[in-house]
Amino acid sequence: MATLLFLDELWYEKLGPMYISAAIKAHGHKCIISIGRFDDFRRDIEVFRPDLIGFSAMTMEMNFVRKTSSRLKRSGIKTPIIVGGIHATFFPEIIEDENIDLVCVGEAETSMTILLDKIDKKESFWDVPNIWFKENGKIVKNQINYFEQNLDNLPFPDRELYRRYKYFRKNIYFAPVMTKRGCPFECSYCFNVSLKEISNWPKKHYVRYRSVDNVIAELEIIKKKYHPKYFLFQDGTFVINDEWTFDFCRKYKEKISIPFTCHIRPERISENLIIALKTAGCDLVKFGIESGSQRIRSDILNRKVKDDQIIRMANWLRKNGIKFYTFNMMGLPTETFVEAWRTIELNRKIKPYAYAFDLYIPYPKTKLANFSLEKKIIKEEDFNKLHLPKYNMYQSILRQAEIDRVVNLLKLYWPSIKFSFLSNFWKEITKLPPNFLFDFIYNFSIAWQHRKDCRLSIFRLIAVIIKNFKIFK
Ligand code: B12
Ligand code: SF4
Repeated sequence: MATLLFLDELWYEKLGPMYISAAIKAHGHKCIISIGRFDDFRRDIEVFRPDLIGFSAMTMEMNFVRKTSSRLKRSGIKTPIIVGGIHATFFPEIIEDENIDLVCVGEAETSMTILLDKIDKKESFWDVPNIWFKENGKIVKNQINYFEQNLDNLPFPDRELYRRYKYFRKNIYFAPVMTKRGCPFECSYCFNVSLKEISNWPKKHYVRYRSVDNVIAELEIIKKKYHPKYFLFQDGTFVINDEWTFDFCRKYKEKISIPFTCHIRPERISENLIIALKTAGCDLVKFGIESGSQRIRSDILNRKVKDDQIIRMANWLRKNGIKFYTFNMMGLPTETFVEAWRTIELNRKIKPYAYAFDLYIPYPKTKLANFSLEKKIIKEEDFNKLHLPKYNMYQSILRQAEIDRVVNLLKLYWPSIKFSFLSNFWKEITKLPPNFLFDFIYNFSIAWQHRKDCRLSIFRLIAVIIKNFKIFK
C-alpha cells in the first residue's frame, strides 16, 4: 500500500482529488488531504508519512504550490512532490522547478493508480502514462493520453476525503457532481478549446458522457449517505444532448427529487427542456451572458448567442419558476466603457436572481490570451503576474484604453444594476482613480451573490469567508 497526501489552501471540495482518491483506494492505496497552513502540512506529513505529496492546481494556485513545495524541501522533507490539475496539464514544463519532482498531464485516475502501484513495488516510473518525472537529474517524459475514455468505469469520487474536517462534515450543503467531461463549445477564453487542440483527440470524442444510470447511482448514494440540500452539476454546459437530458430528468424525478443547479446555454435550450428540468427538481440555472455587447460576445469571445435568445430564455425560465444566475466578465480585450455598460443594461433587462461579474483574466495558451498578445494588449511576461490576487480580482493586466474605467464599473456592478435610476452617477464615478472603496463594494457584492448562489445562511457565508480569506488578500 502506498500513501498519497494532497495539500491545499482552499476550503472547497475539489472533484479532481476526490476522483483520484477513489481510484487509488480501489487499488488498496491510501489517500488523505491536508488543508490549511504550512504547520498543518508538516504535522500531517509526520503523522501519515506519505509516499507522495500531491497538489491539484489551477494557474492562480501555482504561487501557493511553488512556495509550499520550496518550504517543504528546505525543511528537509524528502517525500517526492507531484503537481496535477489544469495548470500542470497546460504547463508540464513546471517539472523544471527544482522543488517539483513529478507532474501529471491530463486526467489522472489510471495514471495515478499505476504510479502508486509502482511506488509500492519500488519500480521505476518509466512507462506510467501522463507522468513526467526526474530521474538522476534528468526529466523523463512519458507518453500522454490526456483523457479517460469511459467515465462509467471510474469509481465515484471519494466524498470521505474532505470529511476528515468538521468544516465539510458539519454541513454538506451541496454536493458537486460532474455528468460529463469536455465541452463542445469554443469560447475563446476557455481552456477547453486549447485542450481539444493540444490533445489531438478527434473532436467528436472530446465530450465524454457518463450514462444516466451511472450518474443516478452516484446521486442515490450521496443522497442516502450525506443528505445534501441540493446537487450542483459542475459541467461547463449541462444540457448538450437533449435525449440524455430528458432521460436524466425522468429518472432524477423518480429516484432523487431534491433541488439541483446546472449550467445551460441560451442557444441550446428549448422551453420543453426547461419544463423537464423544472419537473425534475431544478430550481436554479446558471448561464453566461459574459458581455452585453454583441461585438464582444461574438467576435472576441466566440459566443454566437444573440440578445433575443438570452431574453427569450430568461422569459421561459421566469414563466416556469426556475431562478437564474448569470456569469459576466468585464475588462475584456478591446472592450470599451460603452460596451461594458451594455452588460449592466442586459442584466437589468432580464433581472436575474443573482449574478457573477468577474475580471477577465487572460489564461496563457487560451485563444483569447494569444489574440491579446498579437494585439500587444499584454506582454508575455505579464503572465507571471497572474498568481497575484490583485490581478485575479482587482486590476487588469491588459494595457488598453479605458481599462481602469471599465474595471471600476466591474467593481460597482451590483449597485449599477440595482439602482438604475442613478445610472448617470455610477457612470460618472467610474472616472475616479481605482480605490479601496470600490474594492470593498466589489468584495461585498461577490460575497452577497455567492450567498444567494450557494443558498448559504449568513453564518455559513462568514465561515466560508474566514476560511478562505488569505486567498483574497
Ligand atoms: C469546480 C470549479 C471550481 C471550483 C473548484 C476548483 C477545482 N480545481 O476543482 C472553485 C469554485 C474553487 C473554482 C474557483 C476558481 N476557478 Co474554477 N473551475 C471549476 C470547474 C468548473 C470544474 C473543475 C472540476 O471539478 N473538474 C473535474 C475534475 C475531475 O477534473 P480536474 O479538476 O481537471 O482533475 C483531473 C485532472 O486535472 C487531474 N488532477 C487534478 N488535480 C490533480 C492533482 C494531482 C496530484 C494529480 C496527479 C492529478 C490531478 O486528475 C483529475 C481527475 O482526472 C473548471 C472547469 C472544468 N470543466 O474543469 C473550472 C476551472 C478549473 N476554474 C477556473 C478558474 C479561472 C477559476 C477561478 C480563478 C475563477 C475566479 N475568477 O474566481 C477560481 C480560482 C480560485 C482560487 N483558488 O484562487 C479555470 C482555470 C483556468 C486555469 N488555467 O487555471 C477553469 C479551467 C475554468 C475555465 N473555463 O477556464 N473553480
Ligand atoms: S461553454 Fe463554458 S466550458 Fe464550454 S467552451 Fe464555453 S466557457 Fe468553456
